[in-house]
Amino acid sequence: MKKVLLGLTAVLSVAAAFPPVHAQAPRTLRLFIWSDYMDPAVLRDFEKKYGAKVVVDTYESNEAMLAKLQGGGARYDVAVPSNYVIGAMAQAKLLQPLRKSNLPNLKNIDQAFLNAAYDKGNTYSVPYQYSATGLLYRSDKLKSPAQSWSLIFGPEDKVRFVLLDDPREVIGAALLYLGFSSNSTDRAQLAKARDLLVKTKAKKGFVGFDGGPGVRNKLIAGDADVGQQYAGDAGQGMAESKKLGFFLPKEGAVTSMDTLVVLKGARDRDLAEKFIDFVLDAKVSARISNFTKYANPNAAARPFVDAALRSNPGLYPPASVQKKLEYTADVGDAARLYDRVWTDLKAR
Ligand code: N2P
Repeated sequence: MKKVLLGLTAVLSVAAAFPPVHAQAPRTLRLFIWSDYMDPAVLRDFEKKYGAKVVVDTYESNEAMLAKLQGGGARYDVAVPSNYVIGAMAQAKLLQPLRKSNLPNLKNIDQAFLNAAYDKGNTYSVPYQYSATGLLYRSDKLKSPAQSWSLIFGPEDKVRFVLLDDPREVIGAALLYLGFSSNSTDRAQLAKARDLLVKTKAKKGFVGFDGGPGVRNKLIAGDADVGQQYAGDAGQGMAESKKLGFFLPKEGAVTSMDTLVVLKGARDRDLAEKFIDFVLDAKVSARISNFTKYANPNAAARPFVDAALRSNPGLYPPASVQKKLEYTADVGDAARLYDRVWTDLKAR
């Protein structure tokens, strides 16, 4: 008996000297995601479950994300691009196909959001969260504003406003205000949008460009009266301050589905897929959207999504508004025209 015990002690001390691999060098998941787009408590739970470490880096637009990925230097496992850039990312060989056998929770996603034109068969991406973009405003300054993009694009120069630092959102909103599609590929229409934006930027009321969280904070701090804003970030702002209101303008609103993808440069493809499947779990998914206040495409999560969010028309709009929401689309070669409008606008 004594001998056996001694033997066991020996085994235990050997175990202490050679701890399991993950205790020595935890596996690391490098997540590249929009800022304020994930509940940090969910990341801690994932770390515990898999003895892993999650390192997060953030961006404020698809274009900023792409620039960093294409610059080479940085390597991440999972990123969160919007629908319209998936095709270009796949073509640029930035993505790895998802191994569906590692994603049993994919069945939780609402069928209506699967197999979409931007990624047939969900080869590379799974839907994460989505939203339309409208206007967030200070209700103490603007009593009942016209539900229109004219608040910032109209001839008046009375309000202090912020625009998103997101080219497709800004150009898309200008196109919608002018009565065109926010995915227009028509040179003349894009030139009109550029002229409108140049005029808009020259207004006294123009405060600057900023990311979702930056727009929210400027309004809360009283540095702007109106801000172009994603519905989820608007919700986060409204949860923080009673002085904010939000609407989707009557001319229409740009809508994006943001997705989870595994990058080509991933160091741990298995852990990346485990992470995506973890996020697709019904309860985890609901916790995330209850935190971020974005709309959730996960049908199994729906019963766990806060009732106030589920009944928020800015997030889950009624059919009449839904008709006017235009998903950002891959504009193909016209992407160069958008780039030019944006660079031109930023350079002024
Ligand atoms: C999070 C912004 C993510 C939504 N702050 C943009 N599509």
